[in-house]
Amino acid sequence: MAAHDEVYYDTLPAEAISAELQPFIDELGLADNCEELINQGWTVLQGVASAEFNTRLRSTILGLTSGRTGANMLMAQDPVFAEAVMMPKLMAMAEFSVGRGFLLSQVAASVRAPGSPVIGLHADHNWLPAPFPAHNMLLTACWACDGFTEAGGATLVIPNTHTLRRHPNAAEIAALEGAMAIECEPGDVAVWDGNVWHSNYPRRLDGERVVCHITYTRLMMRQVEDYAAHANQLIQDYGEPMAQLLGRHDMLMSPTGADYSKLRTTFNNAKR
Ligand SMILES: O=C(O)CCC(=O)C(=O)O
Repeated sequence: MAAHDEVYYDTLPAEAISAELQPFIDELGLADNCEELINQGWTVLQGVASAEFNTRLRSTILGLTSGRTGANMLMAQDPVFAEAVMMPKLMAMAEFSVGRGFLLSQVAASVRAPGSPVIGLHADHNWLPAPFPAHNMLLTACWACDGFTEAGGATLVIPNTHTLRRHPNAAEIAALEGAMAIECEPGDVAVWDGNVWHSNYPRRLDGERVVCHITYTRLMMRQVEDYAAHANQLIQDYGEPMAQLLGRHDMLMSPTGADYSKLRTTFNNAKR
């Protein structure tokens, strides 16, 4: 969204949609998803991209992983990942959840064959101390190339844990009490906040579950992946949305020190 000349003194509540973002949320039909993300800590986005795009994403992941169980730094490896992270529905949900001027934190993939180990119960606010803040810091978008079913090794969530604002303890991790599967169709994107406790089910079906894991983060957080060496090329190729995702719209970590020409925009964005 555009920079503003005025100074913001208020901070929008975590559940509020800014006046500037609202038209995009309406146009993209995401109002219910925003509500679900706030009320239950996760939501499933449909119609994020075409079936052809989903097929290309899946086959690119399988090509790059070639027998391994996963890969990282994917935006430096194939254009399909830059296209994925900039999909309008994902960008709009990210701005809603982790604020204007949000950054890309990670683009990874996982390939789970029958019998592959479960990831273990956790909250994605893993590098934040508890209690977690009122505003979400990390938004994870799991692009379910093959869809999710419990037998297929879907992500599992424990309802209401997003309200606890803390990490699960060892007994809770072992018990998985109240867990349920996030089920969705191939090409849907399961999205959750940094608070909700989640893991995944063992895969009991033949074939592989291929997922692209995209994480967006608030502008004041450190990212998981460092695209500095690739940033100029990615921004030249993809323009403004990519510049924001790689931190060029804010004043932080500028090669010349703090870039004060972006100070007001940065401080305003942090409140939206
Ligand atoms: O692969 C899954 O189903 C869950 C992934 C996960 O826990 C994560 O991306 O934080």
